[in-house]
Amino acid sequence: MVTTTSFNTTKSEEIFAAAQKLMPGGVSSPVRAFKSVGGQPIVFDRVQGAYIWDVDDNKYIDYVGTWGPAICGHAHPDVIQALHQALEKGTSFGAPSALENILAEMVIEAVPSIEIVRFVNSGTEACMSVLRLMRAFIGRDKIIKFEGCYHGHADMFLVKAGSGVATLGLPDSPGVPKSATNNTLTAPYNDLEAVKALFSENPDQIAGVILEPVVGNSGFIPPDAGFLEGLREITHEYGALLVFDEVMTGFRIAYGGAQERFGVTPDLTTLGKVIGGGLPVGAYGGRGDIMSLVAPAGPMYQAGTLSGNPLAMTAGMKTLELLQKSGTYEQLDRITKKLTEGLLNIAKETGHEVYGGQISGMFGMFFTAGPVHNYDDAKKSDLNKFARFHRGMLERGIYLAPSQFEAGFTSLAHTEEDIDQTIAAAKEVLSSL
Ligand code: KE4
Repeated sequence: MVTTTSFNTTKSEEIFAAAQKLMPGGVSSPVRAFKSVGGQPIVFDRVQGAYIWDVDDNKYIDYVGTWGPAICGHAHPDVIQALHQALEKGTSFGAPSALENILAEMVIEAVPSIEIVRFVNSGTEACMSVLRLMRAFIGRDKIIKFEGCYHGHADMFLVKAGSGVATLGLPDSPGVPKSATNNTLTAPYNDLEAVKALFSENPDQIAGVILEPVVGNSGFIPPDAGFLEGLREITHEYGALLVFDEVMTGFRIAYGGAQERFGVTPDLTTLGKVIGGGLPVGAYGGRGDIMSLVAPAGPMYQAGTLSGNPLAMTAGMKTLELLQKSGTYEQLDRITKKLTEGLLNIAKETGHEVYGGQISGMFGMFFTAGPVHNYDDAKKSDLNKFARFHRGMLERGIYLAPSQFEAGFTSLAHTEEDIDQTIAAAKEVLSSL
């Protein structure tokens, strides 16, 4: 375990200072800048299994896992070997390849709602495409999203969004015209009455509802019992579509995603992260009659130069193959339950109000007595204490998501010893807060 005195971040400081002259905020994505937790952002050099090393050669147990894709552990040898072989054949064809068929078959086989799937290059692309598809199929313009949920950075979703938008406390984003968001209605998560009210106030105008079936972008917030089932009923009743954004939960909450785990089948699903195995892949898919609208099968246009590229398909295929091994999700659930219960117990023992939980390899903890059912509840937690906790853990070799409004991720590579070390570090930090 790294002790606080020996925590050297000299090279991180040098490289990050230079980065700030080259890229906005010195990063390629806002949450990486540590704005909400403060302190020196860390620049990393390499990853392997459950671990990540920074440029000063500090080693950390990694609970970010590049935000979800590293579910089998970073740089899994089988994935790396498959990529080496694929590289021999080139990096991109810009034309059909058999690999797309293979990953498409795996996704269709795994995800209950998906009969036909289209690959894109990010979760943002998947969500903006699925929104266009919802509107094209139903012929209505309005959509409902939930406060604190994040569906990528396309204009129409930047309304009370979670993740980096919440992290930076941005009201919404400049540059997004009202015309792009005035069809985006919002409701508090876990509030079926609010959704019913929106449908009755906007008769025949709402194309559908999109949500994170387990929220990761307000921190970890699971659906209340009956919430997902209720949304399924309401959308059927009003002739609207139900869309699960499973970019984060897909192949993590269960092999078939949250829709398998909770037994609620949406009309459309978005995917990302895990299905790319660490390379850029997103996807959207669902009922065949809806997907038949997507060009060139139908008139709804969406395209992408690198969509379905052979390297990303290879990394995704290998990752899903590894996840198919029996016992995978029991292992993820067991190790993450041990971690989360350990953290919550040690926090309470050291006198802190905490509320949190986990489902499979996804977890979260808020510094509040709770309960936390929605984004407003999450915002009432002690963000300053979270920032100090994050820094203390970092100095002890534990890398947690640098924002209260993110979820944590484990992998098949995390061991019991890693969990014990993490809880021991937490005990030291929490005792000092
Ligand atoms: P990307 O465009 O970042 O691949 O996916 C957007 C997206 C869509 N839907 C959900 C549920 C998501 O969680 C995401 C992206 N997640 C964030 C982490 N909370 C990505 C990390 C980042 O923005 O740097």
